[in-house]
Amino acid sequence: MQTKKNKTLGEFIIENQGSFQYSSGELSKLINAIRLAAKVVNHEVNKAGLVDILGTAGDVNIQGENQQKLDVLANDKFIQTLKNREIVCGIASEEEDDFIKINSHDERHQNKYVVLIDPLDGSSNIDVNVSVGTIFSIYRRVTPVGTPVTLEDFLQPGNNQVAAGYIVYGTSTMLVYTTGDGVNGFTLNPAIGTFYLSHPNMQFPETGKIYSVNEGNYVHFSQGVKDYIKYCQEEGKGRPYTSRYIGSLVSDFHRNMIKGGIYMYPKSSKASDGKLRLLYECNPMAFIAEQANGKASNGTKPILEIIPTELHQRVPFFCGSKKMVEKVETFINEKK
Ligand code: AHM
Ligand code: MG
Repeated sequence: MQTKKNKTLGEFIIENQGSFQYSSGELSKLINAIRLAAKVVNHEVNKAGLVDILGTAGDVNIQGENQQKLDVLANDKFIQTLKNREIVCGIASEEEDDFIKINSHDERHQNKYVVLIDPLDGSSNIDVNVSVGTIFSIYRRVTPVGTPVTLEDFLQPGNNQVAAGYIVYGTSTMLVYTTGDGVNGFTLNPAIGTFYLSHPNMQFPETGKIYSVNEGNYVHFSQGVKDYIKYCQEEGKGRPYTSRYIGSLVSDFHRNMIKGGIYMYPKSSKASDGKLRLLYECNPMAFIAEQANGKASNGTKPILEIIPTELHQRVPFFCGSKKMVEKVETFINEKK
């Protein structure tokens, strides 16, 4: 692991503010707000195992408040923090049916960014003490400032993202993000609640030896994907690959970025567009991947070029080391 001398996330944000082309300090404030919410959610995630002692979801706690499920709680914390700081004009969340407008009807309100968020991804892993994550994606609104945000502000292709990142609540908690100028990772020192730059300029290895896919769905995959999985398992130059699947996109992606690998959630005969959401999961991870010399595809075209039509749209997802994504695309195209 590369380390630079004790640089905190706060210092890094200030130092790099000038390199961002539309810099007015607003994006920096926004990333600072996400940093704060991440610490709050991290604290809650770490207490998850104590739920039976402190009370389960639906119970009333000592302050007379309802205990919330962790994914609902994470959603509330991120939305509250962004609302309180009044730094975005709209939020869309995987946990909400519709997008949220924030004072954007008020012409004094000049904020220009919208945030899309998956507050707690991989939530089926919470109850079993396996790592989960938060994913965020930031765009400039396309409608005029001082008018209410519209669906159009959220349905932008991933190529328009100005920033994206994730937090992985793992053996340590990390915040990894890009503003379109490379990818940097910060590790939380829980003793003092500060993120430190621990992984500067993260890069996917050109190719790797790990494939991550839910093989329980194998019989439902297309022939091209089945052939690629068979290829991963065959003897060959550098093969067989090894299979690693946590079932938390953020964690699987994070490991593959460090070690080299591919994450796949293909379409199947059970789910014609796969499972993952274009706006909350695939676009931000694709932006990070491309900024880290990786690649992200729906099997036939780059994720970042897809024009979204709905907030909760799903899309097949192949993401990771460039050569591996290109290889699976070849298999898919041969069997089209
Ligand atoms: P979620 O947003 O409901 O948590 O679903 C997304 C997660 C990903 O993190 C993970 O890679 C995938 O779903 C696992 O799905 P499956 O259990 O079908 O393999
Ligand atoms: Mg999710």
